[in-house]
Amino acid sequence: MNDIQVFNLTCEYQINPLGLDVKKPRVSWKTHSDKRGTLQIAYQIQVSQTENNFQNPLWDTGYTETDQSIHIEYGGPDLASFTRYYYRVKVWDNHGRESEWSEVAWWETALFELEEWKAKWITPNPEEIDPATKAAFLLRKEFLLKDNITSARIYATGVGLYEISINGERVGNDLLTPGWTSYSKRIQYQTYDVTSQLKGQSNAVGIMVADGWFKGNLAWEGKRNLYGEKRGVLLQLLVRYQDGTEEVIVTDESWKTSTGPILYSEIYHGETYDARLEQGGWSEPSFYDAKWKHVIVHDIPLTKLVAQENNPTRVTETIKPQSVFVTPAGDTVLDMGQNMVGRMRFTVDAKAGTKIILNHAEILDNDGNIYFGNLRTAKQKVEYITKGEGPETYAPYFTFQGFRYVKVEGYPDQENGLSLDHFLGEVIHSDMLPTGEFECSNPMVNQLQKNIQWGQRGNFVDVPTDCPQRDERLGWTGDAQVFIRTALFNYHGGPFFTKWLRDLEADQLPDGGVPFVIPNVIDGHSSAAWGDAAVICPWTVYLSYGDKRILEEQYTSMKAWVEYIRSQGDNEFAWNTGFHFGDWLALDAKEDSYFGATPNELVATAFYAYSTQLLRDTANVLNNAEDVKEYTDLLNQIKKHYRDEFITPLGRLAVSTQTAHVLTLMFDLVVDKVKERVAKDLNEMILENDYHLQTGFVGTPYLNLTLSDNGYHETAMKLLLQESYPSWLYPVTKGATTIWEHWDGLKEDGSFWSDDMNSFNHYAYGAIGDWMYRVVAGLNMDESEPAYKKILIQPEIGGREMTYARASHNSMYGQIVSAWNITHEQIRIEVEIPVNTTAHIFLPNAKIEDVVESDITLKEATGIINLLQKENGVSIVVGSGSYHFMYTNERGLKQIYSDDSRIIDLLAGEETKEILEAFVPGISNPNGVLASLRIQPIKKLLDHPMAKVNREKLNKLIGKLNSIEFELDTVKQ
Ligand code: RAM
Repeated sequence: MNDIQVFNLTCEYQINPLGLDVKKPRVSWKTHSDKRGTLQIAYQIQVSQTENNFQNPLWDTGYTETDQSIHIEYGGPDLASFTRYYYRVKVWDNHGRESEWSEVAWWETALFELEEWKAKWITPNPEEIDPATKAAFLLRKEFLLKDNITSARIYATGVGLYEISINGERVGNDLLTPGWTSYSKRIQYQTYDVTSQLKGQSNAVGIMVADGWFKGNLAWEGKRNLYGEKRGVLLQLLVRYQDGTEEVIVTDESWKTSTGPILYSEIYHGETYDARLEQGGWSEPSFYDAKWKHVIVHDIPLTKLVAQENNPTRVTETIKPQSVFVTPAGDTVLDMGQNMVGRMRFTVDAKAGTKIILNHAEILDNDGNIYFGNLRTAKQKVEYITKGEGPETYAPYFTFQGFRYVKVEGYPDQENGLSLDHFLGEVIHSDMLPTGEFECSNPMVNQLQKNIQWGQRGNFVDVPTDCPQRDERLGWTGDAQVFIRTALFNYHGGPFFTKWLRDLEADQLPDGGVPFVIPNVIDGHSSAAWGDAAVICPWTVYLSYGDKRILEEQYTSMKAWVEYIRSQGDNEFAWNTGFHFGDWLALDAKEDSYFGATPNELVATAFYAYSTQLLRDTANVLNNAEDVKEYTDLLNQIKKHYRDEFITPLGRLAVSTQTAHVLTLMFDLVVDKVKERVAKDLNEMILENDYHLQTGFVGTPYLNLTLSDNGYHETAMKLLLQESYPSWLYPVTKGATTIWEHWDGLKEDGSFWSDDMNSFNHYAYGAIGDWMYRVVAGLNMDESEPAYKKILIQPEIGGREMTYARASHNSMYGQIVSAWNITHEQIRIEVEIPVNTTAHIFLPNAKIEDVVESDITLKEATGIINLLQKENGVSIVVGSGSYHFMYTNERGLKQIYSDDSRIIDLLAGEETKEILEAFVPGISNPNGVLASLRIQPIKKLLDHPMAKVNREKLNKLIGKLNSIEFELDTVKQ
């Protein structure tokens, strides 16, 4: 085996994608090397139409000198539809090595041309079956095939949600197809490889289709039929034979249709399935369909069709219920132990006609009863009626629920206890590749990280939604924008956002305004921080994956949004008109209001500046010099206006909310002394609030970033670790397993915020994850070289209660790890850097001569490109490889416990002092005043790794500790 290998070939982000309609697909790969400091210096790509034969490749780049290893655009002859292209890659590196050819990978094209659609959209004849029926339609067709089939593909879609079967067997495992797009403009079709499901004789294909997002109830005003009145399907089956001939089976007037066991199915409300109405064998040949009804051609333009763009929605995990209990109200309830999104599968053996009802909810109320209030009108109810022929298993087809608890009714003999074995939770979301992990020494923070990831899973069901349970579940632009950077750490979201942003562009208004939700199904558009998703999201995808094409594709939309803002009101450099959500749900809002106290004009103008800046940066990436100039000038003017409007002559921010300060800092709206002042004021506001935040959707995502970036990392850490309300950990103390919409969704007294709008699965505040990855663990990038081509490893080590943190991210180039661990004596930093990237690592408070790297001195270590002693640590540039740095913790405990915040907790009394001395020697300073040590619960103190310093002495004091009353006083230093 060679010591340098190319692996993980992807095309348009995917491994072996089936059914692309991209004319110039882009390929990427990763490289493994057994040597540090490996960079690619050249590649060769070959593309062939025959699998293991590259003798006469269709496209051969030859030896191409470049370090580019991601998004290389196919440059060969035009691609044909319905064709599989095989490709392989080899690379040369800076150590003079040439890799073997990679394993062969492929992509397969779907349809490029409209004329290639031979199928017609069909729908049941409305004179024979009422299009308004809630029952799902079954559509079928029987056909004959010859022997020696070499390949068979189905290209299919539906308006409504569809599922296909061939010869009685389900096709594929994708759910909720064709996904949710702006159906009036774009409808995705899916491609399925059905070669193994067909035979050389009679075959049958069946399609089920339900209302789904297309015509079911959407949004909270009971709306339905938003995209049309009639469901429909379109299917084209292409069969190829060994002799080179082809056959095409399509949807047309010859299909037959009926209704079946699904009597009702709705995204919000659940499903009713009467198994007695199953039509056994309906998607098999020789089924008796004489009584079935006719179909007619449906008038949906084929021009709307696009091949599947994002990862399909699937079951990605199953969860067994943890327990079953009877509530005080007498309900039998399953507890899944996790607020999840998906559906329940269950098995039952009962006599025909037994009705089992499942009602799903997220939470229990104060009395321990299952709580449906926050679902508003969403029913989340699944009903199943048995056919009674032995054990039968069911899970709903065309709906999903957001729940942790399931109320079960009608299950045979349930009064005597339910067997958990008959129930299984199926977790459903867009099947994106997990790419990020964060963990640290604080278990509560680790739970927070889990909650963030679960929040993402539950709300990435084909579109990025705000909530998965109530009658909403909409693609709120603001939420997507605040969370995207965290999202892209956790999961590979390239295809997911590519698709959603195309819908954003499709639904953008002619004047550049951006609807509140995408796909747009409600009234209202263009709120600051919501509409900015048009700019922030493509930019973030570009940063994370180096995807320039998304910038090219979205550029018009991005620019239209900035120009939209510019045209509002009579001051080109401000945005002081229109409706805005502002700092949505901030705690400085007036009683019972959702709107935070930060003035709209400030939020809107700040985001205007930010979007203009990102547009300028995008123009720069796209080499559009004219726009770079245009938007640099505009940006300067907006900033100037902002300062004139909001900064006092003496350099103070005139709006005294946390969020105003956060935005001012985050978007670089002030510099130098004013910036210092704004940061200091922000820090003081937090201190005055005893380390509690007040921010809403707009300020929260950036709060800790701005504190850490401006010298107040300690405060940011305290905010993270704050357990009392309001804080990120408060919900964790209340047992949360997902992120909540409100800081006080569940109040301290156990009551709920309100029924009105109270999601317990809402990712917006999970945007803190970005800071945890980038700052706490220190896994960051130099944005001038996106996709982590130039990695920054700059962990902020320590904080009162954190002794280690570790983040990993599987980037386009490969796995990146940044981990640190601190003890009284030592600091260890572990780093993993993928081939073809470099990293700038900062070892805080280190001295070059003191650092060892994998047991040798820094100066002798390999892979190090540059080494620099700085005042506050060592700065190192390395190439790829794994590195283990270790050095003395010079500052030791004093550093960890010294407190440069203003309030010092004085622990008075000799006894206390003695205990603390035992715990932290030298903690008393020469003046006899104790340095700050916030009193922690005693147990925590003893569990603390630092406690080993003088455990023996400490142990002797344990008895005393329990009886001591700490006297707290506050002194100024
Ligand atoms: C509610 C949700 C959503 C938010 C909008 C403005 O529907 O909180 O997340 O974006 O309001």
